[in-house]
Amino acid sequence: MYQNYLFEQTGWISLPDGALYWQPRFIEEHEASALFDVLSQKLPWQQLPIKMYGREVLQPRLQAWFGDCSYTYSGLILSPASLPPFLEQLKSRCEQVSGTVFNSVLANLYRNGQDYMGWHQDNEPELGPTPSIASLTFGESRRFVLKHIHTGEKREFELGSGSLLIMAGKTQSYWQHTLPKTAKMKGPRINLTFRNII
Ligand SMILES: O=C(O)CCC(=O)C(=O)O
Ligand SMILES: [Mn+2]
Repeated sequence: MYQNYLFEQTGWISLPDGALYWQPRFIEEHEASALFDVLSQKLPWQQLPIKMYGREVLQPRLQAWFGDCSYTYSGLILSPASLPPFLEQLKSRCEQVSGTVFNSVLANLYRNGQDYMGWHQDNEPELGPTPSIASLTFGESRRFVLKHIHTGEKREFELGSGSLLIMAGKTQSYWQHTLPKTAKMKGPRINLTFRNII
């Protein structure tokens, strides 16, 4: 079974061994576009290396990290850095919807359709067993796919500017996710993922 969520539904979506919240128009268009400009100019974007098959390669995207604690992500140690004030308001808006608190944010900048994020689970021990991760999109829309690790069942979203997708419950234990490359002409997309590091 393959289900697409484009722009129709808002609210909690139950899925086997997990839960998602989807609000395609969480931030209205003008505000999202203004936030894209602020984020692209103000965040300290870096292209960080990761180890792949024993070799150091640059990640196919830029990133910035803010949080009280350091965070080990894909073998990278991201050092603590305090949350910029202009992210505090977005953080509390995401907290209200998710009903959880966040103390950190990983920001991703996909420069074009060739930038991507491979299949992974955000299941680092410091996120706890049932983390809520709130993901906001600004700029270009991109396809986002989830796949159940045992059944192979998939869910697919077109993450447009201003959309909010929350992965909650056991989602990170049972579902992998990816933001695939695309051959389509794509401008830049910024993604903020709010997390709570224990
Ligand atoms: O860009 C996205 O929507 C996904 C980002 C993601 O999965 C992550 O930062 O762990
Ligand atoms: Mn992720």
